[in-house]
Amino acid sequence: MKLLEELAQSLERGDSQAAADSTRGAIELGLPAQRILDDGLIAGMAVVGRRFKAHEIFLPDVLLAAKAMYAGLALLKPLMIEQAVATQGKVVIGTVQGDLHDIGKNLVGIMLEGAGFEVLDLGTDVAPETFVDTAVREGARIIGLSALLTTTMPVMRKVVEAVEKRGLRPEIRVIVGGAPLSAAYAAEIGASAYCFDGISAVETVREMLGVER
Ligand code: B1M
Repeated sequence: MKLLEELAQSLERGDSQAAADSTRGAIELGLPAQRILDDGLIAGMAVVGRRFKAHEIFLPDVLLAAKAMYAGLALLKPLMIEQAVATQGKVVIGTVQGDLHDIGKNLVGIMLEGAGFEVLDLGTDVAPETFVDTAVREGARIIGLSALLTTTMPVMRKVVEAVEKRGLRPEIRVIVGGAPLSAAYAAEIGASAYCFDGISAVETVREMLGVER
């Protein structure tokens, strides 16, 4: 449908106004929230993610696309709640204690949200127990940790240990990402997976929750 194609393209261009206008238009036409989400916002963000991975576009473009996605989502959210659109599952994310870097974590959150997951973003400087308490309370099976400082990376191990201590493994898995991390470090601290970027976080979460797309 042309309107939803335009919505997807507005994300690719990072045009928040157009994204809001197209989303509003689709809602006024009476299209179901799930369809607007899947064929408009998610479709657009998927293209953005692929182009970012291929280095065809850069960080500012992704941030603009993210802003445009939020402009559409803000209008769609009340409808989604009303129509009880099924989410693919919940993921708790946050930047670990002592670390205030949140740009990468926010991007990962947007990608996950764009892929249909419910994201519970705890923000930055988050204590290990807060991650675990939230996952238990909300019934989330995945905790996603971000760290940008070599000094805060060890906090990730504490989250893994807190999950283990409470006997929540393997039901709750911990995935980790951030510029100073590596797959080797993730394995060393006992994390379930290392994700290089938002796309790989989406792929990992889909695989872990058995979601096909
Ligand atoms: Co800071 N900083 N910073 N900083 N900062 C770095 C990280 C640093 C490498 C710069 C440098 O020295 N070259 C360095 C760390 C060195 C080290 O640890 N060895 C550093 C430092 C030292 C500091 C301070 C200590 C500086 C000071 O005060 N003396 C201080 C620390 C504050 C704190 O956290 N307690 C500090 C502060 C800041 C600002 C506040 C100014 C700002 C952050 C603003 C914000 O986030 N709101 C800032 C910034 C912007 C940076 C750099 C320049 C850029 C980080 C960024 O946003 N990258 C950074 C240098 C760099 O990384 N090149 C630097 C873009 C972002 C999209 O990428 O976050 O890597 P990234 O996320 C990627 C992937 O890593 C991955 O996906 C994302 C998308 O592709 N990913 C995940 C991230 N989290 C993931 C989670 C996942 C999966 C994938 O699953 C759950």
